Amino acid sequence: MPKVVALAGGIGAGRFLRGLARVVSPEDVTVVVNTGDDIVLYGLHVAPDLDSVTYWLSGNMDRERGWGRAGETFRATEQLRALGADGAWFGLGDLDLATHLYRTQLLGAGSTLTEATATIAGRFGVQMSLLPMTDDPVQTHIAAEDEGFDYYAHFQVYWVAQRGRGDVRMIRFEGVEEARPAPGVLESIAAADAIVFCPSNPVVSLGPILAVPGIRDALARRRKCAAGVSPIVGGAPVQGMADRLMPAAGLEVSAAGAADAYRGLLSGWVIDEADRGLASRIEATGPRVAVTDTIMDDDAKAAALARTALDLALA
Ligand code: FO1
Repeated sequence: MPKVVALAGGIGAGRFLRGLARVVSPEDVTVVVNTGDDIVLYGLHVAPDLDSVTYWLSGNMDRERGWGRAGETFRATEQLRALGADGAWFGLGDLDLATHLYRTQLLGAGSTLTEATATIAGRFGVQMSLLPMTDDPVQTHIAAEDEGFDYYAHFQVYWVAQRGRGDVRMIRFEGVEEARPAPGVLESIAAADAIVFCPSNPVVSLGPILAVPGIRDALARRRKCAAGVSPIVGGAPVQGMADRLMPAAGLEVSAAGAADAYRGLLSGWVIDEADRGLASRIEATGPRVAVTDTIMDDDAKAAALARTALDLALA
């Protein structure tokens, strides 16, 4: 069985990894997860992408909402709203809160984020190894202009509090210059037989991972065994806000623009049948292109997609 490293953000990655777990042995997969979305609320360390991957892989995800846990209630958040608490614009589910409380307890007792992540993923029965991209604080910030009002704020403020309104002018990963890859990240990239870029937002999901000093160079050295899946289908993201962020990062909102975000890092790129017309243009920039149905309605379709990406990476 090949050793696989997957680079992951939130929902798209969660769906895809459920498929990957069906085509390789999950114990042989290391998932390097974005932590640029992490935010501290009420003193709790909330890690949306780590939790998304954990919930999707353990079968606890809310498939319809895309984030958080199935069967969730929001009584604590409703009460925080009633109290007028700062931060209550962010919907922390009652079950989800337990994860944040436990993570914060572990961190307070001296665990690193890497250790806390392994403990929590293990308690959820996740068999893949989940690694945060870094143990150091990195926070994605967005500069946007909404009807003449300019603001610069944490990504969650832009996406959840401001509902992604306005024009994005700039994206910054605060703290990334000083961040070091988490223990195991560079080692697992060096030792992998295949590296897979999940269908995640190239700007704010995989972008922060690539910005951690040392990770992009480590991936560039392994380009020959790396393949990715486009999160953009027919000129729009399957989920999320990539269409609002890619132009600010100088990327076309297309399967070709997403591939451009990873220039020099890929030998394979999977695009949807809707984008077949872009294949030769993308191939001219380097990667071999596979065209297939990339919409992961269920685990069987996610598994077929994972197989296609893996075959490209291993070719
Ligand atoms: N997304 C929302 O649109 N509204 C929310 O209130 C919200 C709360 C939330 C709580 C925990 C969590 O792990 C994720 C949450 N998300 C919420 C999703 C999140 O904002 C983003 O979709 C991810 O950060 C992008 O990967």
